[in-house]
Amino acid sequence: MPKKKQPTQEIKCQPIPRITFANAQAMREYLITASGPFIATGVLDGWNIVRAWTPNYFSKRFGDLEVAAFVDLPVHGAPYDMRSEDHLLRMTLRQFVERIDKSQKASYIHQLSAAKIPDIVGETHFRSLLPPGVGNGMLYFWLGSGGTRSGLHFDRFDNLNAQVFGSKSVFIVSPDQCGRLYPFPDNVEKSRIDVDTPSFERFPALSSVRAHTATLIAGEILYIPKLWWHHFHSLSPAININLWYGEHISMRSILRVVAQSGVGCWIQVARDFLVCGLFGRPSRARLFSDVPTGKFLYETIATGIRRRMF
Ligand SMILES: O=C(O)CCC(=O)C(=O)O
Repeated sequence: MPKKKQPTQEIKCQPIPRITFANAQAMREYLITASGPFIATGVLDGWNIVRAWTPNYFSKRFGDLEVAAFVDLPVHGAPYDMRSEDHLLRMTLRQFVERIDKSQKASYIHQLSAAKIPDIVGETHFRSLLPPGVGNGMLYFWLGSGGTRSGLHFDRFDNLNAQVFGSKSVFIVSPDQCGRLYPFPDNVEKSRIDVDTPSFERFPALSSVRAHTATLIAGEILYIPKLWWHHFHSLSPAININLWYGEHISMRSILRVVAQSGVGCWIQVARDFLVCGLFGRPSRARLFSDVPTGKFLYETIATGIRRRMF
């Protein structure tokens, strides 16, 4: 019997706007009022790192540095469905770079705080791009093979992500569509969707999502406002450096995402608030994930109360 043809399932997308800036000052002025994501070209060209940084360069310069590496990463499914401990290995940066040269499977040094490699901090120039009054931000380093996938998620701060080496495909969705993105009930900042092979049967509301996409290439900087959902997929070995800056999202905006995510989510968040937060029981460590939303809410409230009391 001939196989039934599956309908093509593609989320409707339009390109992320690209803007060429004459210099850092021009981008900084634009950022003050920017209301959505964009890709900045022409700014990173002036940073030496775009010519200097490669995986081999890092291997030679910081080869003995011990790093937490995520290895044998899955090709399909939401990465957050996996357990962190099944993919996490400690190794030197030299061993990691040898691994990405040899292994067929995706490996990732994911979100390494630049404080671990302080020598590189002065080689980036994000401060020249920041609007006034937003502080210095937090700098992170990302080095991986081709085929790494971040999974669809949102962050709690505004983000400038510089593609220093290689390229990545990027997929972005506005925060108002969060009710159609199927967050995990225990972690509402992460989506259950596999962006590369979306299933409209399993996740029907996805068919009405409108996304923005682009291939981010070396020399470009992507701006992602806080709360915007995004997914990165590396198309080659890649190095990124990103800066989260500005004000943390409000408690109210997290509760809004919980409210839009359905009754199952409300129950799970309340449970984790009590069990993992109040009673301190261990929680499931999802790949590339922070603590469960309920525990995070508990910790935020408890810290606020402690600050007021002491
Ligand atoms: O490049 C990646 O894999 C993820 C980057 C990311 O999620 C971010 O910059 O917020």
